[in-house]
Order: sequence, then C-alpha cells, then structure tokens
Amino acid sequence: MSEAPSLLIDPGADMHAPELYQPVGAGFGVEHFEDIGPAEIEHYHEQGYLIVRQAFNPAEVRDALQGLVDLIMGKNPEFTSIMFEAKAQAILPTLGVEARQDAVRKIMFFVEHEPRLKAISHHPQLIQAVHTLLGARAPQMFQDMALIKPPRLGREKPWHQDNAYFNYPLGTPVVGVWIALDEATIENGCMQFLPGQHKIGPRIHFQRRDWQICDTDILGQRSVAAPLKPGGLLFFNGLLPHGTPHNSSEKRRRALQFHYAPADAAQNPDSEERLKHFGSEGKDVTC
Ligand SMILES: O=C(O)CCC(=O)C(=O)O
Repeated sequence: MSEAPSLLIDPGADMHAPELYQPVGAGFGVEHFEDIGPAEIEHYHEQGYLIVRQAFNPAEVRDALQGLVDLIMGKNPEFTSIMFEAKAQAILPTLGVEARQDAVRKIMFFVEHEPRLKAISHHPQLIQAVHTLLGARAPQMFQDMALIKPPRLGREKPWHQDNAYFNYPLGTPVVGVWIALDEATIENGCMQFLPGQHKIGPRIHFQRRDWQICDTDILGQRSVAAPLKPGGLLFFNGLLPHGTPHNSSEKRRRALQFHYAPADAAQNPDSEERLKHFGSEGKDVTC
C-alpha cells in the first residue's frame, strides 16, 4: 500500500496584543503603474514603500485567484508546497473549495507550477517598476508565496524585516511586492509598517510567536497601514519593519507576496552572516 504524501503543518501561535497594530493612517501611493515617476521613486527610497492602488485589473486578479485555488484543490498533484493549519489536518480530505482555502496557512514556490501565477509575478509593468526600484538593475524573483487569513481565524504575521530571512549580503537591494487578491483592510489583516525605518538597518529578531522583532520595540511606534482593494499592491524594502494582525473580521484575506533582487547579486552560501546581523534563535538573548 502506498503512503499518502506527508503534509506541511503549521502548529499555530498565541494571540498578539491589540496595541501592536494601531496605525496612525494609511500609506502613500498612486493609482496605476504609469503614475510612478521620480517623486514616487524618491518616496520609495526615503520611506521604504510605495502603494499602487490599481496595479492589476479584475480579470488579472480573477486569473491569479483561480490559479491559486486550483493548486489548493490539488489539481496539480506534483505541487506539494502548501502549509496547512494544524487544527485542520484531520478534516482536510473532507473539505470543499471554500473550507480548504481557509485551512491553508501559506503556499510557497508555485510559479513554475501555475502559469496564471507566473503571469502576475512577471507582469511587464510590475517587472519594470521593480527594475526601477532596484536602481536600474535587472530583477530576479527569488521567492513567491501566497498567504491566506481566513475569517476570524487568520493569524498574525508578527513584525519583522524580510531580509532577516534571506541570505543576501547586507546592502543588496531587495524589493518585496505584496498583492491583495481580496480587499485587505485593517480588520482582516492588511500590511502595516514603520515608514522610513528601513534606514535603521537590521534589527535583532527573536523566536516568540514567530521569528520576529521584539514587541517592546514596536509598541508606541507610529505605524502606517496599506489597506488595498483586490489588485492593489505594496512595494516595500526588504529592511522595512512590517507585520499583519490577526483577522478579526468575517472576510477572508488572500494575498500574494513576491521578492526580487538584482539578477547579478550573489547570495551568501549559508545563514552565518545573516544571523550575525539579525540574531538567531540560539543567541543568548531574551525578549
Ligand atoms: O501576508 C501576510 O499576512 C504577511 C506577509 C509577510 O509579511 C511575510 O510573509 O513576510
């Protein structure tokens, strides 16, 4: 008898303090890719982010969503990089299209398995904008992810810097792109960030609810939110501290997240250098 493939399971974490996610306002942005000019590029470099409110049209969003749902429903049996919530493990085989999506924590490395998701991650206008934000260097996408926060249950992604998770040498420009597939609001867990704080450089990360910046370093800071309609996106610097709260609403929040670095930038062979700057779980530090 053949064994069922083993599932990727996320065990879950405690609830965060509500004070960690009380933005003072919404972030700056433009409507379309065509509106990105020198002032917007300067804003990105100064503040560490830029919003494009209508980056993708409804047909492009619909296609990406259908590609995602097909992967979740196992239409490509070779694709297994889906991480499910531990609580849903026992009932997964019984779940239909809607409920199965809400059992997913995240999905990774799918673009080579799903042309509709590859299309959005390599959209010509997106790539052109990333090229510009990388300082006119040809981009290479090195990470693709989809993140689902089901109604009421969707968990926090604690405050962190994405570069803490990547092995690029310090100083390598990294652009994150976060794309809303559903409307993303403060209530259902849109992105929140600390404008300009990418300039402070690497922060020590600790193993708490996740590998994250210490809550006491975030409390009292003036964070900004990026509420987005479906098809809106956030560009953000790999050193920008950001997080997303628990979904306290009745509305599901599905999003894509891609990361790009210059194609000619080499990665360090291991995490030693990175952990010197961002800290490690094994370090003798508490938080
Ligand atoms: O979409 C989310 O909830 C958080 C995404 C994020 O910041 C990450 O995975 O690094």
